[in-house]
Amino acid sequence: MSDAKNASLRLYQQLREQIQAHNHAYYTKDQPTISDYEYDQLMQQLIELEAQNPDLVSPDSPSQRVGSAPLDEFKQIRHQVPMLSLSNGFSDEDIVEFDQRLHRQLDQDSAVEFDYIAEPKLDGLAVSLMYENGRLVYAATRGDGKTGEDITHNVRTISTVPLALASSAPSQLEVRGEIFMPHAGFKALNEAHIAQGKKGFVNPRNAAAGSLRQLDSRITAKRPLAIFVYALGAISDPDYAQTQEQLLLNFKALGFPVCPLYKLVKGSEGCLDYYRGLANKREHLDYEIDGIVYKLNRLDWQADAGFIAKAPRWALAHKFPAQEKSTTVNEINVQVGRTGAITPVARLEPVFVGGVTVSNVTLHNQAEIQRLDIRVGDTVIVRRAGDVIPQIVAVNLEKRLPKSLVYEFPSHCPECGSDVLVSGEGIIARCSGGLICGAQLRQGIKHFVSRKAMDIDGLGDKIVDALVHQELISTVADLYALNFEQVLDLEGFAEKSAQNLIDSIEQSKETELARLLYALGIPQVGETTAEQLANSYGKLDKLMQADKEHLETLPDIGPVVAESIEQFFADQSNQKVVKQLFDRGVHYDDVEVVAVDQESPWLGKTVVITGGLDTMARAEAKKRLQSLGAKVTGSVSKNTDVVIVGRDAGSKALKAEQLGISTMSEAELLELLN
Ligand code: I6G
Repeated sequence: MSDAKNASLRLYQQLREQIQAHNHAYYTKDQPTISDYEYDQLMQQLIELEAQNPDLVSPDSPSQRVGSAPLDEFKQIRHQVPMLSLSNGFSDEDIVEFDQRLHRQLDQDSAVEFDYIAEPKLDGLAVSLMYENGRLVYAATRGDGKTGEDITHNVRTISTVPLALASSAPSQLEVRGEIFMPHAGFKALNEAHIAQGKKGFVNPRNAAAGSLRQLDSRITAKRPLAIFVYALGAISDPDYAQTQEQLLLNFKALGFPVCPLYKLVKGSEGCLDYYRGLANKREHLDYEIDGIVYKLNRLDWQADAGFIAKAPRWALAHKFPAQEKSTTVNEINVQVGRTGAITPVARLEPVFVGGVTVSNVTLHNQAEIQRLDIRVGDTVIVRRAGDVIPQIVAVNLEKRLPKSLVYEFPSHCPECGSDVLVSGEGIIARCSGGLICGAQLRQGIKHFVSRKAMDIDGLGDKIVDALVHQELISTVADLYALNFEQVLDLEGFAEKSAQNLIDSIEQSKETELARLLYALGIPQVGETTAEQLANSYGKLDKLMQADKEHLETLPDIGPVVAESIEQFFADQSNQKVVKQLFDRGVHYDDVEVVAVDQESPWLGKTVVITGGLDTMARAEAKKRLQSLGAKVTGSVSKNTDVVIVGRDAGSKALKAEQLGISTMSEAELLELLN
């Protein structure tokens, strides 16, 4: 090697070591040893040296953290070991029960106190980091638990993710953890975005997710992301650790950031003490957490306890209760839905609660406004729990303005001026405008084109608003009379996008009866009822002729739904729209009608199918159950009678177990069907 080359190599190694030491001081010890300017100078020197000597660059060079040219798409990565989720607990009793259940499963005396590792549950994104021979080979999202997206290019830019491990690391090591955005970084990022006229992120989790979903890692490199690791995936050394605590210590020794707040605790009491302590500290943490995770410390016991559906039996996420914050009501106005239903909405001074910024909350109905006596100018308490929509739970009367006025519900539709009809003691308010009401028309068309209805891709809300505003459509059938030139004339369309929309509309003509029925937006007819009607009548004209007495003979169709369906098809404008839809090319295959066996044990039972089936398609199982009189729905609730648990079933099987609902395997289902 020439002297010049030798000198470059020495300088290169010195620079790398210097930068790595500064990274450690800054990110891990939180004690920077040089200014940002000096750091940038060192990095610039390294990048220039690498540009002059490309053969020097290794994948774990600090320069690799600054991001690289954009990818075309995210590759898929199949997880060698599935990435699971966690079961949730909400009350003290849930935690005591979790501990007792584990004692029973492991056949241990209840007097034996189990050791648990308790740590905060970060509100971020789960990630898998795969190392082979000490080098980071990929980073992937959880995805559906089996396959995730390859986000290596973005994860490399996170300065605390080790790119290379000490030689003591097992030859294969998959470490899992959570990527998140600390509060301070989130605030600065949002301020910078808003200053540039961009929209801010609603919460740190969304900001972290948006940062990791970048094809251009140079953008991710500028985002203040952090990571804590907490679990093992695939590993070449089966004796790597005996306890969860040892696992965390090993991760730490290899240079991975581990949440410093984790603690070894004893029994369910120890878990609950830790939970209470952290609930009090939560507001002062630099990152968002939504609960505490408890894990059985002994890994051999973890293995014995095993898994239920997609969650380990040996771990539990103890979720924090709903958060509440105070804010003021700036305005109250109403929204008109597709059936004319009028819903009041409070416009709030934006408030950060339960991890999101809330500026609008539904007030549900007039009776609810009266119950809480909510007025414009009031200081109110907003609550948000988990994914539940935020709501106003109380008014702070001590802060009420002296001149505040009782809210008066509108007597006329704000959109078309028609009378508002109120019934059900203020619970139901409807615009009587019907087809003349622009809001009802727009909402009806948005529903018609939606994914579960006619599924017209590319026909978003703004386009519907524009089509109605320009009077290009006044019924859903008019969508099928639109031409290329009319779409091209709309704002924001070019030749290609206009043609794409025309193609999507064309494709939607070939549909299914259940979809079409749901798309028509018949009041009271949701997806499940639409499917039941399709299976019972087979053709639309048969259903249109059915009177309410006949409709009521179907399981789960009561007098209110039957009357609504009869009224809908008795309306001449609706009949005209249906005829036009068919005249303009909408079509479906008739559905085979199977008579329901009145003696069937499934008659009237609510059934959920979850997971994959091996002997038949889910759609077929659904059809056979329906023909035996069962109602097959998509979500598990206390009204569910049976959950059919197929292969790789997930949270629905878990929920059934938690709610004590009977479950049935595919083999048991087959036996009963036959
Ligand atoms: O989603 C999770 C958050 C935190 C986890 C987790 C965790 O430990 C602190 N641990 C495991 C094992 C899993 N999910 C599956």
